[in-house]
Amino acid sequence: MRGGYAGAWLAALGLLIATVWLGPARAEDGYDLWLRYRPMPAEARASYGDTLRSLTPGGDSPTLMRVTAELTRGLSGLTGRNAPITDRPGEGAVLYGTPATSALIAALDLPLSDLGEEGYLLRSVRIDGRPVTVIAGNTDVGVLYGAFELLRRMQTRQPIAALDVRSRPAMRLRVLNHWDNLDRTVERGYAGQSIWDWHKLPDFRPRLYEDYARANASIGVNGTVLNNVNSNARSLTPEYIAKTAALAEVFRPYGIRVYLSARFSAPMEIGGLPTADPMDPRVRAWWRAKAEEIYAAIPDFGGFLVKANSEGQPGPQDFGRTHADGANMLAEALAPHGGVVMWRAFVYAAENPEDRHKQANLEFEPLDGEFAENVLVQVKNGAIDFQPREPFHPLFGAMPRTPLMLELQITKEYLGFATHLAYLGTMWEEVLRADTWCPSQGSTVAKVIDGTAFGHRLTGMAGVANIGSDRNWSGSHFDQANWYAFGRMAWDPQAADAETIAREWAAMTFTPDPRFVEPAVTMMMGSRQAVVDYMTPLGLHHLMATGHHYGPGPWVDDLARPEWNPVYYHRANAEGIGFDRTASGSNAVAQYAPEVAARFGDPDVVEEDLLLWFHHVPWDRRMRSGRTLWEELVGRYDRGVATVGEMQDTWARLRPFVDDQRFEEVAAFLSIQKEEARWWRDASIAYFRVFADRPLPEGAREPEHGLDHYRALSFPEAPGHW
Ligand code: BDP
Repeated sequence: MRGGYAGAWLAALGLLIATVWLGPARAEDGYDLWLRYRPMPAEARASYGDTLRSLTPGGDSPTLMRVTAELTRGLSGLTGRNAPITDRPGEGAVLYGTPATSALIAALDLPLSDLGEEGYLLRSVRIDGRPVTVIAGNTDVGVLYGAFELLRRMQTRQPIAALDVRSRPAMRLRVLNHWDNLDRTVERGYAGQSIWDWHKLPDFRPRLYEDYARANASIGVNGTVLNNVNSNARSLTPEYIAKTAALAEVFRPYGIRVYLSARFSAPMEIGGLPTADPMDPRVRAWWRAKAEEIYAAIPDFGGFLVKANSEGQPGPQDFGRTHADGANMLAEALAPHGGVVMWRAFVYAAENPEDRHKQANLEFEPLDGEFAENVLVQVKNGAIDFQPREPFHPLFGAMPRTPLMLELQITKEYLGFATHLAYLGTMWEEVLRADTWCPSQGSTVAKVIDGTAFGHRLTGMAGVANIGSDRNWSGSHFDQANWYAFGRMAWDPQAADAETIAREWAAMTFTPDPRFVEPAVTMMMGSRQAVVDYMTPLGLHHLMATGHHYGPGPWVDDLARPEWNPVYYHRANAEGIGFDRTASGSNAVAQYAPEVAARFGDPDVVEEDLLLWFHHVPWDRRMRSGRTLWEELVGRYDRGVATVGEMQDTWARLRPFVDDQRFEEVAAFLSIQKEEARWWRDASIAYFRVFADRPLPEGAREPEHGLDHYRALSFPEAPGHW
């Protein structure tokens, strides 16, 4: 009896020890992101031979100390052997630093002059006849980026014996935008709470903050806007500036600057002034003093992001002034300190009867040339609002004298939240490669934003973060890929290649085994189109349910502002469906260059994925497949649902390559996605068939429920909406 009890107890203890000791090797929770550095198999280790045996730091700045820590961690994790730190580079050493901090590096006389402040060089050299790998840059942060590149090459099993790599970012500002509120809720956040624990700052700085900075540095992100664009003036009070300064201190060694969203009416709300009129000298003086106060606490503060006169936010128009007046006032306050203003072009107004697609251009184009030198106008990728597919925003190319910053949404507000697997790299590549034809053919959105099209030096790309307090940071394992892709694309938008990035990410995050990587990448590459197909096929858009945007709501027609209603966008009636944005309709196409307008404006030429964005099309129109529009629409919904089924099958086959915890989580999310894809398909067909008044195509499944069922669903607690 006793023995049996003791035996059971010992077995339980053994199990506990085994779980604690062996657990981490098998179960992974995603916290390590793409920086896992798990041991390479022996053959791979052998192929790296005698390289990378020791480390010779060329300096001991806070940043170079992080480089040492990263290389130590990476090399010991990947190769299983320690890389001792030495003063002189021995056989197979890694030597890193800048010519300014290291005489050894200076003596190599490396071609660093055109690498700018953040570029790096990786080169295999010989020092005293011994092979050495050099990571060099003009600044310590350049060296940090180079170290991450070296580790990336090892993680993806690329050769490193004869390195000669030079890279510099094509963009100056590579910035995350957190839509995080001071109470730790996150607008459009699906990964838990905000990671900024404002209440405990500045004194409590969990390790998480440093890990956040490290992850961002590994993909080249060099700035972060900490608070929501729908901002609270309290962020600019002394108490909160001290909290922001604490975060800035943690991020600084990683080359990351902090920025704040500034509430335009702050001079009234926290400054006691009767006005926030940008032309009022008291208001200007208040902002100048505020900037001085911030820079005294944070000498490398990046600047302000502003959402003004949009969706109820205050702005210069409240005082009869223009966006340029407002932006320039803030720019003037920041300029002496080297700060910038990122002024958002996401504006539309209920009073304005114009097609919402056109409103930003109508307001901003006339202001081209009027913005101060340290202002960027931040433009969303598409003309409406982060939809699964949109044509590129017509402002790109339309404001040659103003630096335009591209804003992408990494968090998936309109693409299924965290549970739908949708790799956004393909969407972003599509917009970056879109040809604006301004001033001429080949002037892609990438060239507009990286400054080459119109000769701007102030350049940038922003991504609305998908980061939260969830252990895996992004709410789902595959959503980490979107954070990763954002950083990689912001580094050099013209080179953005979604597939290469997906391959890199999958190899680092799971395993470089091609038997895993190839199917996983195929799944990722098709995933965004699947969402387009089951939610908003053929150019439909903004059909999500009200407020939280969770699930379908194409029938919604009773919201206060016309352009909040899905019926405003799809315009389905007995004749057909779609928004006529040609000359016979809103003529939004005319905001594009003539060549682009001709393409979008012709229903026979425009890509079918944008057809209903620009055209109201009869239900019986023949599509390229030979089917009628109605049949094609149903076919696209079905294709989307089917793709999710294929993704489930693919994932099931990948089980041998993935640790249990992450495998199960992804599998569970895929089944949620499958359910919700069917829901989208069924609800949309149940609704649109009322207008189409045609039978379902041969073989198509009847929606599971009647329209009333879908209309009655309600999700007041859906996440992300405040
Ligand atoms: C919309 C979001 C809203 C944001 C807004 C913006 O629904 O939460 O505040 O964009 O970008 O898509 O300002």
